[in-house]
Parts: sequence; C-alpha cells; structure tokens
Amino acid sequence: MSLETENNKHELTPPRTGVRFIHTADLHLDSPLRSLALRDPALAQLVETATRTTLIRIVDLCIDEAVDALLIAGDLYDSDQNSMHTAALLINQMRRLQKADIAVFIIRGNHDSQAAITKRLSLPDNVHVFNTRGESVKLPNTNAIIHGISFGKKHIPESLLPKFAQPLADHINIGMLHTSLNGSAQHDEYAPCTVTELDEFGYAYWALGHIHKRSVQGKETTIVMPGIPQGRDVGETGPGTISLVCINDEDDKGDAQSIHIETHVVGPAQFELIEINLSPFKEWNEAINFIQDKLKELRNKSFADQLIVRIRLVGTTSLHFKLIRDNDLLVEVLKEYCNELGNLWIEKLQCDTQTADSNNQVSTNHDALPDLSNIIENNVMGSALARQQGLKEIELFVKKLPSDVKHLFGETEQQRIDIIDKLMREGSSTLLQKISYGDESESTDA
Ligand SMILES: [Mn+2]
Repeated sequence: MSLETENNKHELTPPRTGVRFIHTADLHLDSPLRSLALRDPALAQLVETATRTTLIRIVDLCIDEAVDALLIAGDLYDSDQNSMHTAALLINQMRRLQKADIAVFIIRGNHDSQAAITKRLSLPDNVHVFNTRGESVKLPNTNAIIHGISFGKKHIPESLLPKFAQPLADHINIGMLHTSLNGSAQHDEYAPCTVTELDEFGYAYWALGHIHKRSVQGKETTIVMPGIPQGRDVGETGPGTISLVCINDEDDKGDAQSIHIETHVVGPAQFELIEINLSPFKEWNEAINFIQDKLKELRNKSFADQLIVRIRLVGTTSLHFKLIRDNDLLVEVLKEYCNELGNLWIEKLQCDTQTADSNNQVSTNHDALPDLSNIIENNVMGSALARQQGLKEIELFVKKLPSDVKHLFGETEQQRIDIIDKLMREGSSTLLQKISYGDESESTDA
C-alpha cells in the first residue's frame, strides 16, 4: 500500500465518516465452456482460467487501493459443482484480503444458492456470507453498514426488499441484492423489484448483481449493476468491469454526501463479435487484407489483455464459393495473422456471404443443378418425412453428448425442428456450391 494515496488522511483518523469498497458480482467461477466453437485447446485454456485470474486481479486491486471492503453480489460460482482447485484459490485470496485488513461481504445468487463451497468451506473470519433471512453488518473502522440477503434457492419469484432493514441513521447504508430488477413476477424469478423501489428505500448505495451488463441508475441513491467482470462467451462482449466506490459522508462544512464511482476493467479476456462486409471485393488477397485490418483495428480498441473474436462475413461477392469451399484455409491464414499480432484469437468464422452470380454459374456450367436445387427446395425442405428423419438422427447424436451441452440441440421438439431446417438449408447450399464450383476450380488449378 502506498502512503501517497489520497485517502491516507482518512486512514490516520479511524473511525472515519466515509467508506471505499470494490463492488463486483457474477464471477461464475467454474463455469463450463459454453461454446463448442472453442476447439482450440490454447484458447479453451485461456477462457477456462480467465474467471480465476479475474478473482485474483480483483483482490490485487482491493489491496493496491487499500479499500475497506470487497462486496460480491451473487453468482460467485456458476453452480454447486465446484472444484477443489477453486476452493483452495478462494481461501488463499480471502486470506490475502484478511492480511490487508479488508472485509469481504458475499451474498449467494441464483447460480450459487446451493453451492456447498460458501456454505461449508471455512473461510477466514474477514469474510461474511449473508444468510437467507436478511442481515445487517457494521463495517469496522467506518460508519458504513452493509445490509444483505442470500438466495436460498434458485428461483425467488417475489421481491426480497421487504426483508431488508430500514436505513440506520448516521450511517452509510449499503444494500447487497441479487435481482433481475424490473421483470414481472410471471417471467422473472430472480427476486424482481423496481429501480424506483430501490431508489426510495433510503440507502446510499445498492450493490446489485445478476444482470451481466453494467448500469448505474437512481436519483435519490446510487444503484449499480457492476457488469460481469469476465465474459463467458461471445454472448457477453465488451470489457469485463467492476466498480471502485468511494462514499464521503456529510463533511464539517456541511457539504452533502458524495459518491464517486470508478470503473475498472479486470477480466483478462474480452469477447467481441465483428461483422465484415466483403461486397467490395473480387480478389481473395484483398478480402483477407481487409479482414486482417479490421481485426487489428478491433485489437487496438479493446481494453483486455486478450481479445477473442467471432467473425461473421457478409455481403454479396463473387468470392462466396471460395469462402465456403476454402473456409478451413481462411481460418488458418487468419489464425496465423492473430499469432503474429499477439493476444488475439479467432473463436469462430461464420460465412454468411451471398454469391454475386450463382444463377449464371449454376445454369451455364451444370444444367442439372437448377433442377436439383428446385427438388431440394420444394420436395425436401420442410417435408415432414425429412424432419422426422432429422429428429431421429439428432436424438441418437444428443444421447452421446455430455449432459451440460445437450441443450445446444434444442430443448423442445420445435427448437429441434428449427435446428434441423437450418442445418438442411446450410448443408444443401454448401452441397450445391461444391458441385457447381468443384469442377471449375479443378480445371483452373490444373
Ligand atoms: Mn444470477
């Protein structure tokens, strides 16, 4: 800890009126890899260790900033299945905070409501895990009081607000709540409540969790969703953030309470989706250069150490056939470029381009192809028989999958039919392209 910190003056005169803390939520430790696209072992390793690295970095920041407390507002774990490795990591990190005299407040969310790791693990005594009835705990050496409540089960359809204590006078009241916020009771089972209700409750700060997108709201009070500190897949793009919060109470001169929030990026790996339009290009190398420039631009703008990108190629281009046929080659070329640039990864390359001249090419070179295309479109796509066959195949396939990825192939019959239709459409289009383009390319290569 540096003696030069601006808060040094407070530290010399405890108990002071004011508090500094770090607020995070939704670390989802031990979350399984959610994307089948992460087949690259090095990339899978990076994503797997990213949440653990994030926890260590949060603790580093707590110690560097010499905060009073760390608040973890639910879903510290992804589920009740936790590794011993994570248990050991957590104990070690909590001990580091204990040595630095930093208190830790944890509430359990919908994902870790049953996690044995916070229920049975003996964490050092600087760590307080809130019960499911609601509790208020004073933060030593400050005039702050933390009110919190844990989820006792996965679904909580009612608001948990009635279980919170009224604000304590002459204290900085901070509430910790895992909530889906404004959702209606029928659709949202994660302790819903409104921003207005929180705003009018009389606390100075609401440390929320659950929604993975960062937001700061409130008029009378400050209501913060800190955002997920480390995204788990391309569904969670952008930098992973936490909040460093400083609340100063009314001072001698009568100035009102002030809250200062700093956003810090902690997650080591950032996911991004990028759509690249290849319409202007007719030359393969020009298209590759363009994609590489776009990747570099994105890399330069990203906040995290590592950038993981899903690329979606779109546009109408005469390169369409080659993009489909030589997809593996393109991926390798781009991965090589990422290696050179460093700290950049391709998670998936999705090719949704359209051909600039498919009809001409198909009809002039191969007379049977338009017929085949019509047969597929009119007699196969959407036919009950084809779907039935597809459902059988998917069922056989899903049986062989590990249980945590089974849902990727649809949880209802309708979802499975949608997947079958999509696969048939993609498959038949690839087949037609390969038939029409295959011969032609062989002759030009020869
Ligand atoms: Mn949650």
